[in-house]
Amino acid sequence: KQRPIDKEDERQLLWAFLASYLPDDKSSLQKQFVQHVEFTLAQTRTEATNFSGFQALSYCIRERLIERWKDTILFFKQKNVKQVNYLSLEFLIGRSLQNSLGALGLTGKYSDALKDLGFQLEDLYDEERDAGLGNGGLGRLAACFMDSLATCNFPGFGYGLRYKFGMFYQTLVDGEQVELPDYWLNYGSPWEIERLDVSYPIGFCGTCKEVEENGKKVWKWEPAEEMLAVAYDYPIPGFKTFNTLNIRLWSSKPSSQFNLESFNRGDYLGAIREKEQCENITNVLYPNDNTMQGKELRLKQQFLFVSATIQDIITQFKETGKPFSEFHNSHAIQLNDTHPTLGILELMRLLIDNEGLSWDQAWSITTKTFSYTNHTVLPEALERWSVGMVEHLLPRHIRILYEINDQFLKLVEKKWPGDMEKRRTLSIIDEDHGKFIRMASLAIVGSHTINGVAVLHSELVKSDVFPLFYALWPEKFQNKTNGVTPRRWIQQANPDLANLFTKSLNSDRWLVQLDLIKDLKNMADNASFQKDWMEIKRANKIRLAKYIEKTCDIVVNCDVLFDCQVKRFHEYKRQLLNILGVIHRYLEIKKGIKTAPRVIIFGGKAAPGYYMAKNIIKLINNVAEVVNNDPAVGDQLKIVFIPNYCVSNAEIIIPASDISQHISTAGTEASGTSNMKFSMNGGLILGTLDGANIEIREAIGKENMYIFGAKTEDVNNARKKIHNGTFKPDPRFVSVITAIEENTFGEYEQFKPIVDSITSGNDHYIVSFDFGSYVDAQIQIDNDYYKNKAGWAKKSILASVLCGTFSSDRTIKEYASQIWGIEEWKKPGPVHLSNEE
Ligand code: B1H
Repeated sequence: KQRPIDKEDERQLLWAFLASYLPDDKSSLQKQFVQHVEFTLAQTRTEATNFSGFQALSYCIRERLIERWKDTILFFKQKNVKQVNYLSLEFLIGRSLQNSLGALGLTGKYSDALKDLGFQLEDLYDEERDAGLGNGGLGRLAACFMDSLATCNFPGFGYGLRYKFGMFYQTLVDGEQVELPDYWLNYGSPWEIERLDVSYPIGFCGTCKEVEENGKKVWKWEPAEEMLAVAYDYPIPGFKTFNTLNIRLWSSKPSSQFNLESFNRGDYLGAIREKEQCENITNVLYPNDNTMQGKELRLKQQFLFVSATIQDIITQFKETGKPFSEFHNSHAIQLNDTHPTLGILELMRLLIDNEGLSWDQAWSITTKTFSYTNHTVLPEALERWSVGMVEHLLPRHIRILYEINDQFLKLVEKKWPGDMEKRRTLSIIDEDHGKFIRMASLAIVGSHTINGVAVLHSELVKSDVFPLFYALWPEKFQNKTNGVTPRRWIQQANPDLANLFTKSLNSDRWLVQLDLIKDLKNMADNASFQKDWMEIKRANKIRLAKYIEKTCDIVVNCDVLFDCQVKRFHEYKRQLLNILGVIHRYLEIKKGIKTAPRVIIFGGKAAPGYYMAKNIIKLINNVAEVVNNDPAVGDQLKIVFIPNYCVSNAEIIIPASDISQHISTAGTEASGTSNMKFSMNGGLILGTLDGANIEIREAIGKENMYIFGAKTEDVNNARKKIHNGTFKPDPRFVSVITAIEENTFGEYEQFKPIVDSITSGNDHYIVSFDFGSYVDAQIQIDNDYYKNKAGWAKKSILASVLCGTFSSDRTIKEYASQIWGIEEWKKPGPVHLSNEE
């Protein structure tokens, strides 16, 4: 028998009716947009600039994302699903408007609706500031993964920090890098949802002692500093699905009870100053890629991040009402490199001290929950924190760490009785040169799975970086080759190519199943397909040429080969090898040799404290200055340094390349991800057998790539030969060095440190050793590009359509089934939604 409808039912029904999905007919879209201009921004039609248009449209889209996200969360809850929590100190998201419109399938409708109101969508896209909350590949990977998790309908949650200053803005003054602050939140971000109601207390320093409570010994930590972490949510739409995920970024705030003592002491201004210091913690992203800087503030960032995150996950878990023994069946936690590794200690602390679990129960849950991705083999990037600093900031956690280490060393003793050498190497605490915590060791001990990010890298992780851990736990080690999202890196960055794929395949399914594009490989020889293909490339080159003219005031010829190297500046990535090759080319031109014309494009930031990397940027710009202004050169050679390389200009640069360089010393670049983006967009790779280049070559065929240089296993030998003088450098290398020494590109003195780093017997990245084969590969490229246009088009097509496996959808599916144990849960959407058609 049915219960009669009461007042509360009526309210519920009315509410459901009013909150039902936003309509997407033209006039509804227009009305919602105008209302945001008028009421959210408090502007009128005459005041509305493109920037206001961008804001208003973003608010419209944000509302759609919120309704989807709330429903997705509810759906996951109802289905009692297991979710992965992706913990990353970096999310390099870039812009969101175009991506969100595309995901919702509303690009066409909005383009049409806004035209009547006098706005062009493309102009609005350009108003958006990048969310540059990352350094490079590692941060961008986290953003691609969130896109794929949402698109593949996996239950996932991203956690990070809301830096007020993201990656610095790079300008060039007299050819030198100058860093400016990136105050990206100047006008607020239309995408963020401030959650003042979601906040957690965070403690630092203070004292810690064991006391008796109800006949039980418990640890009491009384932090001396207390503050709050407040949540800011960024919804992440899946493509062509209702599912929408969330990245939750924490911001530090003073807590209300903060240090009443100093107020009571009467030191009002001093107490306010201390309060301000709490807000500082999440102020700035550390701008180092592949190097660690042992600053206390960074450690505080890391702890605030993991403490808030783990508290939030536990809060979510408790809502399920399940016992903690089920925790790992509800939550997987992925550590994006070691930066969030303190999370292992924090979960242990909360389970033991707050939830009353025993050590063994807590340890069992923790090790079934965490997994760790290693992203680098470079020793200077492996995190080590001074025991003293951790002891001071986190007195409870250091004790937990000691206990973990003690128990672990017992295991080591069991496996290798009496072997002190192994014990010393494996200990989480390095006591050889001061006391330091080896964060990677802690991550390995506390995780069930460790993975590298490309096949070669994962092998090196086992054989070179952590060989003893591998001997102890071979079953813990896996590989997960990186990938990139085709939504941003093909559809958004290269819409003409996306249209060609869709037209030729008669479907746009390739956007969610990228390996479908391999069906186009039979078109590689088709003359008319080749023509369409190369016309798209040319149009993209024109778009880039316009950008270059605007930002660098240099005019480039779009009929010549565009050769790009855009990535962070680091000696191991060898931008130096590239510019030395360019100098060689210039010397040939000066000898009167007619070289094949080229535009060489550089882009990338150096860490502000990395002297050598900044010096290489200066050298490149000095060479550019000389070459670009030498009347003997003309169109044969142009050198461009695009300032402030970032996600949004990568979207212009990548589709325009004929050749891109990924030329790290073999065995140093863990994977690389722009190599995948360039290849997908039909740019051929000039590269070493390093990182994912090796797998790309296997996928697309060695005839569609230019490989040179020493292999990983030859590098040490090469170093030895350089060192003991048995290696004789290529004469072309010698002439290039001589030209620099003869002040051809400005005072030699300023570049002496660079020259010294690759001559004088110690050339760690074997630039001199690989130079000859590098220049030979460049000659081959010139021949292939200019002497066989059809052959080149074929290579370009194959390099693209055989790259399907490098979609981050593939990567995420592997993590889901082989590491996280999570499943796809697609929320059925309302049928009228345009992207469900
Ligand atoms: C990568 C980093 C990194 N590896 C420390 N390691 C950082 C290390 O702020 N820090 O302290 C920041 C970043 N970044 C990159 O990860 C690798 O060099 C690439 O080869 C790889 O493709 C990328 C994603 O896996």
